[in-house]
Amino acid sequence: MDIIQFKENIRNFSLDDGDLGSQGYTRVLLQVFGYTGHGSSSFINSCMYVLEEGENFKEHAEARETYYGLTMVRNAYPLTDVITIVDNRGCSKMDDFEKAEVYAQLGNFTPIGKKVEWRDNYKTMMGALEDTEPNFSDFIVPIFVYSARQQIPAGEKQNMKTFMENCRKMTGIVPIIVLTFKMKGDYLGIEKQFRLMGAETVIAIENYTMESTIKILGRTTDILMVIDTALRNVRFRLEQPRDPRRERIERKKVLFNYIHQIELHRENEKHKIEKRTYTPFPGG
Ligand SMILES: Nc1nc2c(ncn2[C@@H]2O[C@H](COP(=O)(O)OP(=O)(O)OP(=O)(O)O)[C@@H](O)[C@H]2O)c(=O)[nH]1
Ligand SMILES: [Mg+2]
Repeated sequence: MDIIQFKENIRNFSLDDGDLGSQGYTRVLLQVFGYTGHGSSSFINSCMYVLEEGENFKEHAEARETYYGLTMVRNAYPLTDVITIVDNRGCSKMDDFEKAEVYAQLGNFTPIGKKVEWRDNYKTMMGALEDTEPNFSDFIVPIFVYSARQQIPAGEKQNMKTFMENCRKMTGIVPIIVLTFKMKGDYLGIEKQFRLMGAETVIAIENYTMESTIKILGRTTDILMVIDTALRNVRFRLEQPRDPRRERIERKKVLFNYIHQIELHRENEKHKIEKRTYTPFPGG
C-alpha cells in the first residue's frame, strides 16, 4: 500500500463498516505505553505529523530526554473523528504494582487527563479503580513502545512474555510492538526476541522529533503501518459478535484478581522475612 492509500484508509475508517456494525463502540483508542524515555510521546507526535500535510512539525505531546520520566498525565490526542491516541505514563522499573497500573490504564480504568500515580498497595489501588467512571464505548488497541537501543535483559524475557499476555487479556488484542530508534539499534535482533515472546506484529520506526522533521518515504510508511495494523485488528475483532459491557466486566475481574495476587505474594514475602528475623538460629 502506498502512503496515499494508507492515509485514506485511516482518515475514512469507520466502526460501522462491518456486517455487524459498531456493536456499541464509538471510538478507537490507541493506547501507547512502555518504559519511560523509549519514545512514546514522540511516537504520538509522529502519528499526528504523518497524517498532517506539509512539514510543519508540531510537538503535541511533550517529548524530552529525562531521568525520571516526563509524561505523568494520561493525555489523549485525536487523530481523526473516530481514532484517538493516548499517551500513558511510562514505567520505570516494571514491578508488579507498576504493571497493575499499566493494566488499569490499558483497560481504561484510570481517567484520561489526570495525573497517574504509581500506587504500591492493594487498598489505594482498588479504591482508585472503584472510583472511575465506567467506559464501555472505546475499542482499545495496545501499542507497546520499546527502544531498539535497549537490549532486553535475559532474566526479563519470561516476565515480558507474561506481561504481554496480560495486556492481551486486558484488551483482547496482542500488543503491537513499535521499536523506536530504528537507526540507532539492532532492531532486527530485538524484533526476533519480541516475536519469540509472543508478539504478532513488530514494526521498527524512526520517530519524527524536533531535531528531525524532514518527511522521508520509508519513515512515514513505517509509522502509518502501525496505525493501519491497529485498525485491521479492530476490523477483525468487530467481525465477531461483541458485548462491550460484558468485556469490561471480564477485564475488571482479571485486573482485580491480578492486584489481589500480587498483594498476597507481597504479604507472603513479608512473613518469610519476619520469620527469618525472629526464628532463632537452629544450631544456636
Ligand atoms: N533519534 C531518535 N530520537 C528519539 C526517537 N524517539 C524518541 N526520541 C528522543 O528520545 C527522547 C525521549 O522521547 P519521549 O518521546 O519523550 O519518550 P517517552 O517514552 O514519552 O518518555 P517519558 O514521557 O519520559 O516516559 C526525546 O529527546 C526524543 O526526541 C527516535 O525514534 N529516534
Ligand atoms: Mg512521554
